[in-house]
Amino acid sequence: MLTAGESHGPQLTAILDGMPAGVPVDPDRVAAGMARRQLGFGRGNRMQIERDTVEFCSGLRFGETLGSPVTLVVENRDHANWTHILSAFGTPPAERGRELFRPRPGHADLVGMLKYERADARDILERASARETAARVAAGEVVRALLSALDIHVVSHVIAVGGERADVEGLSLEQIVERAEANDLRCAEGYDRMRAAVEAAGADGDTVGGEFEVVVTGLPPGLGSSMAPDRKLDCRLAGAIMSVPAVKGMEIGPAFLNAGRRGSEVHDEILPQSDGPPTRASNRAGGLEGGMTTGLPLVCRGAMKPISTLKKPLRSVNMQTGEIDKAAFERSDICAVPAAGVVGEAVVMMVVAEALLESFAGDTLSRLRDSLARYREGLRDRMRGLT
Ligand code: EPS
Repeated sequence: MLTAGESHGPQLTAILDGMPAGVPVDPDRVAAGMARRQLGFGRGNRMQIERDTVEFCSGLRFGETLGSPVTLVVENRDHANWTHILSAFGTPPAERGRELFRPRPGHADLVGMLKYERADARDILERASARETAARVAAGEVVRALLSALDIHVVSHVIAVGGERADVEGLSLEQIVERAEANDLRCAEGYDRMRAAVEAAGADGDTVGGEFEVVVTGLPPGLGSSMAPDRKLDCRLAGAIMSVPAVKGMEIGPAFLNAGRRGSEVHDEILPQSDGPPTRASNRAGGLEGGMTTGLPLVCRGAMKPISTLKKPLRSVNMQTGEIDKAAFERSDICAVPAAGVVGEAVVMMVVAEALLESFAGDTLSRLRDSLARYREGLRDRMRGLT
């Protein structure tokens, strides 16, 4: 997948390559996915302007994929207010105001200005903006259609905001998802505490980060590879989660907790199953062993730093004068962790779909489905052969 587009340019574009033919895509489901990303307590005024809808420009006919690249376009409604600022040609407008010369600590502004030799950080921040994730979520919804057709399901929820953690002990995944989808922080527990943390940060002109979890169910064992380091699914998922804007940390299952425990408290015991390959007594490995899926739920977590645009700014340098100054402030979010979870789903879906297409025939959905079913049957037969 390739995406293009500036935050306040006319549109975002994604081109998704490699989708099998014959995958039914429901426009209402795509729209619902886009709406989930726009939700979230702590978002700024931009979300009042945008109504993210997806226009399909290639790769789809009468609601089914053709096997050709899928082009998706999401309009930036806010562009109407920025036409003279984000103009492809002409000269910069005489009036000033939308340039950014005081780079924000934590944002791509300063390093981008240096690297690309730009005097105005707007040339950097427009593309570094998390607005780009709308394009990835659009493409992700097409991939979700493929995974759903194979009974593979991807969900997410927020596990921490502003230092407040959700206590989900004892809740099933279904309960977690049901609760998380019912509120604008997308959390299964701790809503009031998290909301208060966002409100308090906002009142102080500050921002908060947090953590989200993406869970994939219905996967066969063996996706990914133990044969080459860069083909390990852990490695590819880490890259995907870390590609979500502002994510600075990632773990598979409770990896950081596991690091402080003994092996006997961490590893998932292997138990026989009456009809199928052995299963595990627990899933502390987060669904991956040796770089491959175990067949248990795949659990990926991302840690998002606080939004770097601060109403009460930190110190910075005015790049026009070289003098110390306050960092620039422009309209921004206080918290975007709920949206990051939805983006996390999209990027994880891409990795999982790619791994599926590597292991199983992928020209058409029906051949992919058959190939996967034969593989699962083979796993069962193999165990039957032992008894
Ligand atoms: C963003 C800044 C804000 C966010 C934006 C990401 O936009 P603006 O500068 O227009 O107020 O709202 O996120 C989105 C537009 C979106 O769709 O998620 C940033 O600097 O990363």
